[in-house]
Amino acid sequence: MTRPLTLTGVVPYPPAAAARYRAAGYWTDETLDDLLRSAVADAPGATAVVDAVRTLSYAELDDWVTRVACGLRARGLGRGDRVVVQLPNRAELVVVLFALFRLGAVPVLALPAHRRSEIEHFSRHTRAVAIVTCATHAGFDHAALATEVAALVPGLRVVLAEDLPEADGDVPPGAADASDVAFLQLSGGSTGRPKLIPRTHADYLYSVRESARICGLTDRSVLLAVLPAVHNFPMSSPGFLGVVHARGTLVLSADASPAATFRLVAEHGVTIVPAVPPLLLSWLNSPDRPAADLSSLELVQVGGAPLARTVAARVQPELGCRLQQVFGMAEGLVCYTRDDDDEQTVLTTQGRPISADDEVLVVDDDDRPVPPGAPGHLLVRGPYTIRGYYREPEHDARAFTVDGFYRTGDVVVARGDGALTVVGRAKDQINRGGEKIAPQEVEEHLLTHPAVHDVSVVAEPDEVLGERVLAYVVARGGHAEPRPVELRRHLAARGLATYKVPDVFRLVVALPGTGVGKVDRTRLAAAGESTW
Ligand code: OOB
Repeated sequence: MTRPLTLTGVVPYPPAAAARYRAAGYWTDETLDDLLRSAVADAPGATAVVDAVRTLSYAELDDWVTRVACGLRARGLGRGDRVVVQLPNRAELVVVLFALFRLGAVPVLALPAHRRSEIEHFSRHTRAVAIVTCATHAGFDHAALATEVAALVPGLRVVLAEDLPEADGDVPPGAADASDVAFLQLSGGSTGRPKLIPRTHADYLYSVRESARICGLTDRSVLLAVLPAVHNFPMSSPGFLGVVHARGTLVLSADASPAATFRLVAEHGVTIVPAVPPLLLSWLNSPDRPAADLSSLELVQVGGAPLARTVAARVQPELGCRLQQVFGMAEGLVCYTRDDDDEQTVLTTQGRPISADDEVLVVDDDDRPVPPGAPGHLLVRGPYTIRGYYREPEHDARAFTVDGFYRTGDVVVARGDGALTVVGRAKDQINRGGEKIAPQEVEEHLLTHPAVHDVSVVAEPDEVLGERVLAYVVARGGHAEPRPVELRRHLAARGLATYKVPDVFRLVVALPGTGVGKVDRTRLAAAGESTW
């Protein structure tokens, strides 16, 4: 047996809880590397991964993973090393992740949309030894970005997907222990810099196995990932890891347009596809939809942001398949509506938790349980929910209760049978079509502009995205008024991911105060008309 590796800055599960989760069979000795190895042993010839340019069987995937693992090992990468991975949806993403798991290294899962601000932070904060990225994607020069960050962060090496190091050889199983941190995933966050979430092999695989079962994955399942595959949803709910668990097929697309989606569904007989609400809307309203052959589709999963009932009701009649609502978070808890739920439940709730041992509390502002059916703050603790972020003790003190419940920041109503409906949000976060944005992070960047005196970033309702990013800006005396185009340019120059750049700027004379030095966000809308 491999000895557990302790990564500094990770809050472990309390030993008694860990023992319980093991005794219940939730946590096993399996690692994410073992997951691939057993799929290859079972179904070497089955199609594992399809992307725009290639199709790989499980045996071919595994061979490539081994070659890349050997190549990376020859470059000095090994167990516990953090490696920032920033790749769009293509086969190399899956290859690199499994190669790192095979070495017991720890991928840091960045989104293709991240820019210097985020990538530099992840690299520094995790003391990463390498970044794996691609040359260009969607018109952006990722290689240049990685090179720029490598010049700022000592010891960070750049590896390109187009030029992956490969070598002959073998990597024996057992490089990692199941209790090791498998990877660091991105949190939506609400304050300051994005937080990283340490997930262990054992806790994550439990959620993957159960998700695959709940969603009915089999070796005939074909899952289409158009959402960035490193998001928790397309990764493990049941996502591409669930596909490997079931020996099914993963279709990866970096093009999320309805036309590309419909073509891939028809071409590969896609059976299941995870989507955020705006993506679903784009399919439903696409002029290409009536002519598309979607007959293979069995299940459309929708989550990441609130789904309007009217939109939910269109899935079965217009796409000809079942809808599943998914309410989850990279920190852990995932809820699903089930196969045998009645229509009302599927249309109006976000389902119930994966595990009988997910401890769900719905509480008031003083952490006292609310009566059943009343809205309250959702707190959760369980076999696949973290006990702390990576190297964020101060933030943990606010984000977790003393007995280890995660404060989700979501306001929910719980039904007697455990089904949850998300009715609001108490955290300072913007949910822009499923992408999470911390207003404070955007505010801090805007405040560095010389013509900005003060700023407040808030969510504004948007018909398609659900919410968009709105920045109230107070100009600084003695400076020319900052114009939106200039502020956008400033944020881009600071390397902020584009999805966080405010959609709308409003110039106001002052921000309403709460009297304790804080901005009163509830009175912002009345702060005065924009002068732009
Ligand atoms: C998923 O994960 P994250 O980490 O990007 O975001 C989590 C947050 C939740 O706390 C909640 O505020 C919101 O996203 N959310 C939903 C929702 N699903 C997530 N709000 C309303 N309705 C839903 N169905 O977004 C995620 C992770 C795993 C599976 C699915 C989504």
